[in-house]
Amino acid sequence: MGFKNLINSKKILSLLAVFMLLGTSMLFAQGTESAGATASPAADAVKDNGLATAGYYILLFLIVCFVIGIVGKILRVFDLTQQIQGKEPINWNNVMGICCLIFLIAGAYGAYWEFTVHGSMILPGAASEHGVKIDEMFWTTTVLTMIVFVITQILLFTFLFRYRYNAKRRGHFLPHNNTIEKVWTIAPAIVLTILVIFGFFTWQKITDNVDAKGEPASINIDITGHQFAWELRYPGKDARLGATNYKLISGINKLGINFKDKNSYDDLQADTMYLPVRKSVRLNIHAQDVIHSVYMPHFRVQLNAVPGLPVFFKFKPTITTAEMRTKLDKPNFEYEILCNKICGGSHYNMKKIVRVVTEAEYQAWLSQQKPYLTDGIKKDLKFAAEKKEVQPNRLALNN
Ligand SMILES: [Cu+2]
Repeated sequence: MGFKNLINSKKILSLLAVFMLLGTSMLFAQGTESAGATASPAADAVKDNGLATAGYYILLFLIVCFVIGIVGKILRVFDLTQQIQGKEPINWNNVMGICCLIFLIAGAYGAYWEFTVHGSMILPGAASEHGVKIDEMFWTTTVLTMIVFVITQILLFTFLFRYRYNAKRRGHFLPHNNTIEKVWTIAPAIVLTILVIFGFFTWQKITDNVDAKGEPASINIDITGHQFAWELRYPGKDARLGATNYKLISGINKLGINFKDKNSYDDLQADTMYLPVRKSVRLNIHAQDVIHSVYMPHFRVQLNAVPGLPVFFKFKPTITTAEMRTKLDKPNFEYEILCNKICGGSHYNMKKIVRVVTEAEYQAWLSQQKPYLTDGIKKDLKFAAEKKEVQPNRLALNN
């Protein structure tokens, strides 16, 4: 049986009708569920797992396809009856030309809608020194590509309409034109080269690791990603972080801190990342299992956390949380650290709050943080040390 016969067969059509009927009843059921105030928990669970939503859109897509098919058939019948009656048949070139114009207007409105509705959800201005440069680059690229987008779309669809097939007009045969080829190759090449060079120098400035003269040394903060949380480590009074070694990672020493290194004695653990405003911060980024990504959108900071590859990112926050709250008129606003890699089932849990505060507030907060060297770890270390001392004796006895 050919494909056409298959489509025309009554069995297939009746199957489709049953499918559509089922689909519409499912849509109605969903409607009443969401309307009813006392929806059962089981129904909520079905709705929450996203399967119902996926089914809804698949059915909607099939219904739209079906409707388009029916409209097409009706037009074809109309066309045939026109021909039978000896009247002028539908001019499909005109129909397609007008469709192109409609598409241009609808598409332009869609782009405008996207800008106004989703454009207003854009991040507020950068809250870090280098972020301003990133924003400049972002806006330059956006404006340039927008201009090109608008011009090319208008030209494309108006040309399709204006030069649609006309039996009275002959097309101009243009097999090759070197000048046009040169213009449309060289112009984008120059623009893209400028953008790439612009980006290259900006990135070089951002990752320039030498502190400017007279700048206070950076505050070192260790951030370690694991499935599914970020761990923070702050240096104590010595302003130095102790060494770590992945071989030392255990249930009690989850960051694998080497406590033989004296710098680690006063290292602090923290739940929230506090940063003093207008101070250089150096984030030392680590990962323990899979690739995570430190993402602090308000500061325009993002760098992958790769197991076995210690990297760092330096930046300077410029707007305190309190200032940002007044600026945005959102009293509950918080800066965030997120994970920007889909690193597993509970990836969405990898979120921490960042508070940018004044130097005095930062010092007050820092003095309240607990050291990593807890009593539990101390006991563990003592036990290990004792075990080491005992072992030679045991060896001696055995000999
Ligand atoms: Cu992650």
